[in-house]
Amino acid sequence: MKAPVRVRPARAGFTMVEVILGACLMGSLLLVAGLATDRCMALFRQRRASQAVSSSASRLLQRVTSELASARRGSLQPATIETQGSDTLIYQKCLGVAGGVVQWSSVFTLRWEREPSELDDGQDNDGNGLVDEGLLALIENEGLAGERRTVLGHGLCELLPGETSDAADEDGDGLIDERGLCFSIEGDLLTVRLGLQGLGLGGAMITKVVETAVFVRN
Ligand SMILES: [Ca+2]
Ligand SMILES: [Ca+2]
Ligand SMILES: [Ca+2]
Repeated sequence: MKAPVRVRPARAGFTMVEVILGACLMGSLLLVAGLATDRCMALFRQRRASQAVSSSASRLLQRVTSELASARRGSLQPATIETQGSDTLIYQKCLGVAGGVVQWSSVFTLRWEREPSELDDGQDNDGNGLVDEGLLALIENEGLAGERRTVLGHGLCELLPGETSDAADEDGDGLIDERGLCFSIEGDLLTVRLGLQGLGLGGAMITKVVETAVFVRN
């Protein structure tokens, strides 16, 4: 008599090796996904930091140009704006006409000044990540009774990119050792350059330079 054939039951589930391999594969996939997410977040944060510096630079430049929109051409000083550029601009503004006579404002000054908490020593003395940085000051009636001083912005570069303090025009733009705020004029066209710094990911320096020109009509 023929012995009955035993049918082996179909295998159900996974072996231990398969489970371990599956777990390893899943772990690897999660690790790659996590790294990719971290990378995306890092790029996003860097871009956001860069845009923040750009926006601040543009707003500051806009503030300066609105200040100069009614500046009097004949009042502009110092003379070096005509030649090598200047980190200072002295001017008067047109206030309108009264009795057929043009009315002029008191004397204003826009100037790059070193942050009071910084020294000119190549070090970050105030620990904000920026080295030898400056601020943008707006001063009315400087040196006179009733002098009024306003700080329009912080974080200005000591010098615009491409320049070092050596009394030479290293970047070949006709201006010498231009600071993070630089005024120059050609005819009646007053050019304002502004360099602003901030910190990006891991404390990496972000520098944005913005520039515009104002037609000085008065
Ligand atoms: Ca600093
Ligand atoms: Ca310093
Ligand atoms: Ca230059």
